[in-house]
Amino acid sequence: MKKTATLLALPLTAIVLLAGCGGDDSSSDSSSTDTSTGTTQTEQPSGSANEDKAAAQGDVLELSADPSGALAYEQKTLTAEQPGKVQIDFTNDSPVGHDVVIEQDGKKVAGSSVITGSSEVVSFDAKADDYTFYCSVPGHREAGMEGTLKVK
Ligand SMILES: [Cu+2]
Repeated sequence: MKKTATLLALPLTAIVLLAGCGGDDSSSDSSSTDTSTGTTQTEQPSGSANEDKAAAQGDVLELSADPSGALAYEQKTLTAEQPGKVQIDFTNDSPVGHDVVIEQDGKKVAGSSVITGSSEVVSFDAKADDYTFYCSVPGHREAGMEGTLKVK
């Protein structure tokens, strides 16, 4: 908890300092032996920036399996408004195991694990096309667990 607060509190000055002294590698060896301050902070700035971008352009679609345990999804059609990153929040609240596989022209492009009583996020890079989604647990697709994912 304390660590998180400290890291969040580190302002841009930390980045500026790191960037400013990045050139002289030779002088940094002697001070690193006894102190505990040498934590790695360099990964943070790029990580948060990338997350913001992904959230801004991606479509997030909800897909859920029938919570009573029937071999069915609650949605037959999913629609993404634009190509690019598409995220599917797949939820299975029933005790029967299900997954979701995304296919394009008969080829699998993405898929989740088989889950029960939980949810999983599946994302992939979509083109403007009609994809098929289905459950790969034996017998489930045949029983009706399939649908269409339209990407506009
Ligand atoms: Cu299933």
